[in-house]
Amino acid sequence: MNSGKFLTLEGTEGVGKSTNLAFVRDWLEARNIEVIVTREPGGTPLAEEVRGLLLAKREEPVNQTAELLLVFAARAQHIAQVIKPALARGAWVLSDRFTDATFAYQGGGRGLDKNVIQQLERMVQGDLRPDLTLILDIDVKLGLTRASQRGELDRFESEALDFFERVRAAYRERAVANPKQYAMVDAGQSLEKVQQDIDQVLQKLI
Ligand code: Z5A
Repeated sequence: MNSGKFLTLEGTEGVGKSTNLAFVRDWLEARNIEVIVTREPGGTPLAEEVRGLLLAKREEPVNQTAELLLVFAARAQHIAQVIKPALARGAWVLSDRFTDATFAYQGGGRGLDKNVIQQLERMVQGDLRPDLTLILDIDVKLGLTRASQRGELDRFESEALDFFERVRAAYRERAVANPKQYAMVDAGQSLEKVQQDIDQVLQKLI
């Protein structure tokens, strides 16, 4: 029986996902919860190869439908190899991004049809949805400033400001539409305050 919980962390560039993923993992482990930390695109050897294909900057323009299908191909593998087996044995799964990123980046950012994304979501995931999605929300310019301190930009990070504004708007729209699944945290605050807010959200979940 599926008794584990599925948590995902989302947000635009430089929002602090990596930093806060470790905080959530430690928070759960301190309560003796077995947690599998993973990420998308990626999470298995095959899906990590697809991640490399998706993030690489290349001369050839990447067709948006090809990008969408690659994202879901990696996800299908990730679900089958990592997420479902972990949940089935009662572990919690904490993923750095999942399908909300597809609605935000491919739907909001690229402007692809959300109905098509929903169809792929049903095909690849069946009824698998996160129990909780933490959306770290930040002013896009502030996030990009933080992210730029990390060095060379990948294919997504090289997009223009308005792309990330659309991505952010899509995340916010999803959070507002379904407050049961989503918790939005103001990631523009100090790290201490961000983590206090995350702590509050996790207390409610437990
Ligand atoms: N993508 C997609 O298009 N479709 C999909 O379906 C999926 C993904 C699943 C890779 O994601 C790309 O894949 C992504 C979308 C696309 N686009 N991009 N880019 P990724 O998650 O691997 O890449 P990322 O968004 O760049 O995340 P990241 O590398 O994990 O960084 P981050 O989570 O945004 O932030 P961070 O590294 O934790 O923090 C950034 C800096 O800010 C760092 O120096 C921190 O110390 C600092 N920081 C963090 N929090 C604070 C606070 N509160 N105050 C001050 N400073 C802070």
